[in-house]
Amino acid sequence: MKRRLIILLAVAIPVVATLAPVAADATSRGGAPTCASVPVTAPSGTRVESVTAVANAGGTVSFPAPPVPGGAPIDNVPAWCDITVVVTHTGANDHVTIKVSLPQDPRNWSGRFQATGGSAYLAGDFTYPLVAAVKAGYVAAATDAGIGQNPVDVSGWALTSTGQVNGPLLENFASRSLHDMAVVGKDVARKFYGRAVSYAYWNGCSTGGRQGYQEAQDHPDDFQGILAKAPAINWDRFAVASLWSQAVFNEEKVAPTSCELEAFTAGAIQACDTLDGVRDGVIDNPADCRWDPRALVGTKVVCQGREITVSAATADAIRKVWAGPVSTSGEKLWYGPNKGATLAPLATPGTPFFVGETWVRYFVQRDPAFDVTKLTYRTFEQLFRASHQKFADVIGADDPNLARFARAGGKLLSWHGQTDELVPTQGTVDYRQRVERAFGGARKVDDFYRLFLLPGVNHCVPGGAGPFPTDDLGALVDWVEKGKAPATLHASVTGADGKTVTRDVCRYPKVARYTGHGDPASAANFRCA
Ligand SMILES: [Ca+2]
Repeated sequence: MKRRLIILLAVAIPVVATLAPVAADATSRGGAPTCASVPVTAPSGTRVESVTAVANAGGTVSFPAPPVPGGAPIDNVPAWCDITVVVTHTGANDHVTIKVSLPQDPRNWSGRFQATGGSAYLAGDFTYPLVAAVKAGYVAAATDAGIGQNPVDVSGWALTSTGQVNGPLLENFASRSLHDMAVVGKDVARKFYGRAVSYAYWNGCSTGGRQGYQEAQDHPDDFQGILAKAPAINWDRFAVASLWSQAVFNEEKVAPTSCELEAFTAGAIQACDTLDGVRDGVIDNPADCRWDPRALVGTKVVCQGREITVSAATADAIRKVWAGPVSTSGEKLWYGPNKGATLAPLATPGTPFFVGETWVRYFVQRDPAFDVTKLTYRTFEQLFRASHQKFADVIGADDPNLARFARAGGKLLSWHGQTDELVPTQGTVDYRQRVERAFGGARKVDDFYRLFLLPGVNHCVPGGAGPFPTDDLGALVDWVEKGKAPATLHASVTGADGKTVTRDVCRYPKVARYTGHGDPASAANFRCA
């Protein structure tokens, strides 16, 4: 989630920079589009401030080292045109930048539009996702929501000069900029090529996944297909819940070392790996894992040459971290990470997850100096409830009423890794179950919303022990355009030993069961049950 800001190094040639919309479509000269400004129709409630165009040569497009996950160079990119539109919302005094990237040659355009999402406090990434989508034949778009391009630091926009939450910019980040991007992106594509977008898609992970759910709830006509991965929905709750471990460690007076955290995860995997019938270092369904961390009490862990004996208090603290936050009266408030997920990102004493820390400091407390490492059970509960009360409707993205999206014919394909170390997987299951209750059962929901829980998959990027989806967007396109609803999601991983494991991940609530015959590394030897 925490990503180094990456800047596109593509050779960029400014072609036209103009504030005034040109009189005619860019296609007016002989049918072939030129990379030039187009007359953009302002989305409702906005005014267009500028439209600029930059031609890009294509070829191999590189991103600065060190490469972030998914940031490796992309080759064979066709020439493309970036059209950047800046809009302002009436009364907000904001400047929202929407970047639309279009394959220059109409023969390289599939007719599809892809809006791309952000991560952490980044509303959208103007570099890698756009180039990747252009190569795949899409017109692609991203927005900065008017808050800039920093996924970590919100100090430049979160609070007003009088110390209040900047409501218009938070609304931009949470929801408003997404619809603007859908409207502008499709409008720019139509005017650039002289024909309308045939299918519109959302594609995002983490914050980008949350944005996809937000659009399904708020603007069900914007996208025919929404790919929402590891969604940071329930933001007002999960962000505060990520700080639960700090309260637990303070109250229980323990400070587990990284080696102890690893020992608890390893212990859970050792104990629960074969519940799914295959010893492969992956707990397919962590909900089945009843292993109690107190089993490690008294064992010795060697950490940087120091021998540590696991205490009962530490084991009990880990049990509380896994169970997730509760109120001082014992009421369950939210979910913890699944057993099997790396614990350090959400459970390192004194080092809180920056998304939760930033959220509490700036938005809940409006005090950038607030120290979340000093939380107690009581102050944690106060923060959790305050965040939910003030911000559920702003950034929760957890309204289970998807009736309008279903009626519009939209398809929501969502997945969440079972070893997500940042956003608790069970929060997404919680939402799906609420939608099922709203619709009176899973079958009706499966018509338009399918969830896949991926064993051994970490937050958003490959690198976990389990198979990672090979073409999730393709599965969504087949669902939208061919009516082929995905029963499974194909996934693959190549281990350090060079061996590749494939799996067809079953749609929730089904899980893949080993048939008991053949190579358990082959998807062919599993059935959904
Ligand atoms: Ca297993």
